[in-house]
Amino acid sequence: MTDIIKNNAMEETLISPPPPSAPTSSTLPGTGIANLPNQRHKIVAKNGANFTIMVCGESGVGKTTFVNTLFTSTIKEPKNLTKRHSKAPSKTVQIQITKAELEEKMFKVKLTIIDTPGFGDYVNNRHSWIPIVDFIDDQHEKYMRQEQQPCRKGAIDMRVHACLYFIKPTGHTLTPLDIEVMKRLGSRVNLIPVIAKADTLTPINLEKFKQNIREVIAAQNIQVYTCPIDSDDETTTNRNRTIMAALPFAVIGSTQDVITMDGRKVKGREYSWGVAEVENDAHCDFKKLRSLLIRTHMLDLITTTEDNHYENYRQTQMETRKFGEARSQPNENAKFKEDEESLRKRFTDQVKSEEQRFRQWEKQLLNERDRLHKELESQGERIKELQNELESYYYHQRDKSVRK
Ligand SMILES: Nc1nc2c(ncn2[C@@H]2O[C@H](COP(=O)(O)OP(=O)(O)OP(=O)(O)O)[C@@H](O)[C@H]2O)c(=O)[nH]1
Ligand SMILES: [Mg+2]
Repeated sequence: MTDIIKNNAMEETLISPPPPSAPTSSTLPGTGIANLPNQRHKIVAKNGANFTIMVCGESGVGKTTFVNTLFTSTIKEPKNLTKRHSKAPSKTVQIQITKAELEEKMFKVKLTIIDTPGFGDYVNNRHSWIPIVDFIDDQHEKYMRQEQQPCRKGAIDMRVHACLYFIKPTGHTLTPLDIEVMKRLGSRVNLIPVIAKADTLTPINLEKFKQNIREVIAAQNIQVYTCPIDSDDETTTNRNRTIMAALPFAVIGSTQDVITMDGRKVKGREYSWGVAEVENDAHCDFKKLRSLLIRTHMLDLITTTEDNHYENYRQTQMETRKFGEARSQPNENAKFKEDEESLRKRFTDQVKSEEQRFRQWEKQLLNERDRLHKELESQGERIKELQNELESYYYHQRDKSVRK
């Protein structure tokens, strides 16, 4: 489903305002290279930007609800939101791409959000990450192929700039499946871990859960997105520090307007004891996450994707295959390799158990042979005894008849 949402009246949600205008080249003393930022601003403002966010994680953790919340809270007075956001989210069964065009102060951003089906519904979920990882690789591959064409104008760019991984709010720690998926995602995209349904954990449990997750991320060497902290002004440095300290971001998703105890109309989830508010920093980190994505670090996410993740992909592909050659499917290979491995294991296990059965049977046979041998021996002895008895009886009878 593709909705195009255009919003001209956005508040300050997007992109920082233009830099203070530098003097024009004609009024500049010197060569005029100080005018470069101005020229750059004009180019960026004219071209706009493409920004793609992806959400993934287990089934039912609230990915679709989050996407809808992000849209309804980011885009004011949307013209065309009824289609997607009015109905309650149902189970996502295929990758859904939603596009919106955001515009503020003549600056345009083409925002794409990719909602993925949740995994974890099957008894064996080991390979449920493959379609997601394949999708990310495919976007890099498509872009690389377009770059190799003689004409590169109008190239479609759907490379994922930020991948939000939703963690189930268990209160314990990351599951082995989380670790496996996060490892694979972290090496391909800017991975941002998110704790889903923060309203289901108490503040103390949430903090402990965050700490456990941070420890596992460090211990398992999972690559997650970290924004540059230090900046020229102190306020920005402090803001960056606060954002990073909140990682993994705990979010609450809801598109419903509810009335709080003190009479405010907010987006949130209503409970008998009160309201869990989406945009309240004391309740969750939704605002911090939205700010990171849309307001403060969009450009950093785009450039790190270009310079690190896409570059890595391009380099690996160029080193391992010839120009124009089709890409091998390493993820599929991984699946086949594991299938082969499990088949081999099953085969050896079966051979081992047959061998054991055979050995036991052999042992039983040997025991039986020994038993029969012994019986034969004792029977032989018995025969001998009987023969002796018979002989002595015979001699006795003969002696008797001779005497007569
Ligand atoms: N308590 C609470 N419930 C939530 C939150 N976000 C979503 N839900 C509920 O969780 C249920 C599943 O939400 P979805 O958004 O469909 O979950 P999903 O991750 O997209 O699920 P799949 O599409 O199956 O992968 C819905 O009933 C939502 O109302 C939240 O922040 N807190
Ligand atoms: Mg969904």
